[in-house]
Amino acid sequence: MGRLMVLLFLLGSPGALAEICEIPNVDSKLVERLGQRLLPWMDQLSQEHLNPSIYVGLRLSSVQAGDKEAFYLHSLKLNYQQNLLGNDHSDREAKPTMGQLALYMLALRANCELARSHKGDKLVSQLKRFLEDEKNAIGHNHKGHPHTSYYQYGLSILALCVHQKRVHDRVVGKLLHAVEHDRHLHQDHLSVDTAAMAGLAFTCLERSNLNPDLRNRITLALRTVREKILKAQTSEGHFGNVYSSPLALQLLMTSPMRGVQLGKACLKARAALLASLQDGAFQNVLMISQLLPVLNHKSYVDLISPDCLAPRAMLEPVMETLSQTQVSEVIRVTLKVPSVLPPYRHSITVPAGSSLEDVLKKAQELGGFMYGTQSSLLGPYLTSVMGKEVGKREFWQLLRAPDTPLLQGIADYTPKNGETIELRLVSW
Ligand code: B12
Repeated sequence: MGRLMVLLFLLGSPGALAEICEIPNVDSKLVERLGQRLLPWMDQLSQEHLNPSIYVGLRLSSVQAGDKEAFYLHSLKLNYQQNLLGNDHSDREAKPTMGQLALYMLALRANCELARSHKGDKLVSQLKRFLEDEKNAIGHNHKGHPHTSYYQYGLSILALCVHQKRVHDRVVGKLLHAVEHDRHLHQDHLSVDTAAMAGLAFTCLERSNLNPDLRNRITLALRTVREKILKAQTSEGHFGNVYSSPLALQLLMTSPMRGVQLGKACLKARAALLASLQDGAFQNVLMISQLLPVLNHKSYVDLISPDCLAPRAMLEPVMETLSQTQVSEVIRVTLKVPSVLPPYRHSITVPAGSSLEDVLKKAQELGGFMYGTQSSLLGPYLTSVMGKEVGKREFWQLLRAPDTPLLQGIADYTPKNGETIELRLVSW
């Protein structure tokens, strides 16, 4: 007993003190401006545009959209429940994917709703079925891959967990194995986001003790992902990159860590995020929705017991001021697709400030170039180029020549004059 006391004393000594990841308050005007960017999207209620992540982000933030928010949730419910639970024989493509269903369940929880009703039970069963299929796709020997991704796998476990719904040990076991053997998460190429999502799911499972037989493995895997994320901090301060930092911080903020300089790393990440915010890096609504909770010291794990009465500042819509200035400057962007025969390479002229999507449109209008997209929660996702559709585990990667992958999609990225953009078909 005496020895144990000495050990506990040593562990608690200043050198080994547990550090917390604290994000000091940022200017409330800055948060308001971010929240305001979500408002116009909340008027878009078509299935293509409805985005449960917006609702989750707002509910965990320090700002609110009043009645608009309630109406948005109502529209989400109509849309998701009709598509998932309706008996109509509508197009299968219209059905939400596993990850979208998981986000929808997070949205319900963000409104303090529990999946206890008949409809709720059906959603839970559907999400469990999705996970079961994914588990089978990974296979007994862990050699296969989920049809979606480990990101969506983690997100779905998290969504069930915040509703206190238990998934089978074998389902959790696949995510644990992926973390324990790292390579699967690396193949997702954006490993910080995926690791952070897995970590949020593990944190929820650890707190809720839904899989007691896996307790030790969960605790260890959690430590592994947190350390991995800390190691991925760049010299500017981002964990991975600017867009993976919000989820990384959500995870790091959930609990203290011993033996690492967590506090300092988080302060550095906050400074880097603030600098990126000033540079206008956060325009995409999904990215804003992942960041808003962090600025309010919250994470998706807080949805285990959300505070639905917490006061939040009302967002005022911004009045559109019509800009009188006519953009007359034009820029030249070279678009190249080397992986098709014959290879495509053309110089395209567009007005300054155009998006990459505008460049693709112009190239298509000029002839000799073709592309196709699919809508997603992040905006248009490029799925085909020159008639070449992506195969299983392939994607059209966007790069700035010679070899820098873009950090934004075709709708958000604005090329500069003289830039060469390459579209490259790659496996992931
Ligand atoms: C998995 C993933 C991928 C997979 C998607 C395939 C699959 N079957 O899952 C792969 C590896 C192919 C991929 C590709 C890209 N990705 Co990605 N991806 C993710 C990740 C980890 C999870 C997405 C997800 O499942 N969301 C949950 C589900 C419910 O939402 P969803 O909308 O239904 O999901 C679909 C879309 O998100 C789409 N998708 C995935 N990435 C991207 C990126 C953009 C810009 C768009 C429009 C769509 C899109 O694929 C999902 C599955 O179908 C996120 C991380 C994050 N923080 O969100 C990054 C993330 C969204 N990706 C990102 C980027 C930059 C890209 C690329 C543009 C990289 C590049 N230079 O080419 C390309 C997309 C190019 C294109 N063709 O349009 C950034 C976006 C940042 C931003 N500001 O917009 C993120 C945030 C990662 C990061 N930290 O940098 N990605």
